[in-house]
Amino acid sequence: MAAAFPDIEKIRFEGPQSKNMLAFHHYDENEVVEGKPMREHFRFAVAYWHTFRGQGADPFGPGTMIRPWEAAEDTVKNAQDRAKVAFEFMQKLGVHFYCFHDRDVAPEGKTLKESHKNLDDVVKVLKEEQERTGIKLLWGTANLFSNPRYMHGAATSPNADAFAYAAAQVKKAIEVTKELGGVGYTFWGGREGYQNLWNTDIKREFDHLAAFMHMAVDHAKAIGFTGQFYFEPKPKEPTKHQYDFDVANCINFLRTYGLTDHVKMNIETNHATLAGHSMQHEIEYAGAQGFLGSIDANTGDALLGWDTDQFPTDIYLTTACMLSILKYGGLAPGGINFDAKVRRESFEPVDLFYAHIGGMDAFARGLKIAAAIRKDGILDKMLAERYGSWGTGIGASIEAGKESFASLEKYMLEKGEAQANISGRQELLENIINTYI
Ligand code: XLS
Ligand code: NI
Ligand code: NI
Repeated sequence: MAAAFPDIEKIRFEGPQSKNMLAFHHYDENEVVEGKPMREHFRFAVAYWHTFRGQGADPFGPGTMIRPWEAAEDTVKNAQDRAKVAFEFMQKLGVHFYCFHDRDVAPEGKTLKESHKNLDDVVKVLKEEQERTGIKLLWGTANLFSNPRYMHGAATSPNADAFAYAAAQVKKAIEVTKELGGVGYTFWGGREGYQNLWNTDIKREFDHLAAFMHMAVDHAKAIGFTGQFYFEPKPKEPTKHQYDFDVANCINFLRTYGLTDHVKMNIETNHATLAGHSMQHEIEYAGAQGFLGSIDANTGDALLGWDTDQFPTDIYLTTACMLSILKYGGLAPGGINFDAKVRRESFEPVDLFYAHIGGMDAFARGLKIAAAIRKDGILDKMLAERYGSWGTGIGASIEAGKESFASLEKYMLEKGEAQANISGRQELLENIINTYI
C-alpha cells in the first residue's frame, strides 16, 4: 500500500520559535514536568470515528472530506487498508493511543455473525499494526446508536430484543478490546434517554441499564479483561434527556446500582458545557469523589448549542483542565482522547494533522502553566488563607468530629458573633492566573 500522507514527515518538537506549523511548538513528549514526561501526563489518543470515519456531513449536506484511501464501497478489505492509514497517521503524529467503536473499524454485516467475523478480520490487522508501531488501544466501545434497531435506545430500549442484540455486541466489543490489550472500555449512552415521558417507564429503563452494565462487568471478569470501565456523561443529543446527564448524575446512578467499584468517568468538554457546567467543574466533581478516569478532549462553540466537537485550542481551558488533573494525581490508566473532528470546510488530509497538533500543543501549554502555578503555590496559599478558620480552634474541632449543634450553640452564645469574613479575592485570582498564561 502506498503511503496515505506521502508529503508529511514525522511531526517533531521544534519549540515556540519555529514557524513550521507541521511541528509541535510546546508538546515535547520527553519533557519532564512534575517528575513525569509529557507523554505520560497526557496519554493522547486519536478517536477513530471522527478522524478516520468522519465525512463532514451535516444536516444540510453530505460529506466533503477528501480521503484518497477510501474505496467506493465499505468492504472489509477497505477497512483493513484504512486501519493501516490510521497507524501511519498516528505514527507520524507521535500519538501512542487510539480509541474506537466496533463499527468504526469494521463494517456491520448482514447478520450479527457476519459483523463479528468482519470485526475479527479487521482486529487482526489492528493487532499487527499495534505490534509494528507500539501504539496501544486506550479504550474500545460499541456503537449502540447508529443502526435503526436502536432507535429507542439499546440497554434502555422498550424492545427486549434490542437489549439482547446490544448485549451480544458489547460482549464481542469487550472481547476484541481484550484481544488488543485495551486498557479501558467506555459506555457512552448513545440513545439511552427519552424524547417524551408519556411513553417512557423511566424506572424500568434505569434498571435495565444497570443490569446491562452489571452483565458487562461480569463478562469482563469471566474472560479476564482487567481494563478500566468508563461511563461518559452527556446531557442531551441525540435524545432530549440522556440518562448519563453529567458526572454527578452518573455517579449517583453507579452508587444506586452498586457499580462504583468497576466504573469511573470519561469526561468530555463539550458534554460538560451542554450540561451547563464547565469542564473544570466536571473534572473537579469526579476528582473529589474519586471517579476521575479519562478525558474526551474537544470544545464546543460559544455561539452554537450542540456537540460541535471542535479541537481544543483555548489555553484557559487546557490550563484549568491540567490544574485539576494534576491535583487529583493524573489520568493513567486513562488518557486524553481527542473526541473531536475537523470542520466540514477543512476537508484535506493535512487538516487532520493541524487539528491534532493544535490540540496537543494547547494541552502542553496548559500543563506547563498549571505546573508553574502549582510550583509557586499561589493558589494553595490563597486557599489556605481562605479556609484558615478550619485549621485551628473551633474549625479543627468540627472537622475532627468533636462538635455537635449543642456544643456549637454554647460556643456561639459565649462568643456572641462570628469572626469577620475575609475577601474572596476573585478578581485578584483571575488576574494572577493571567500572569501565568
Ligand atoms: C458522543 C460521544 C461518543 C463517545 C463514544 O457524543 O462523545 O463519541 O465518546 O461513544
Ligand atoms: Ni466522547
Ligand atoms: Ni461528544
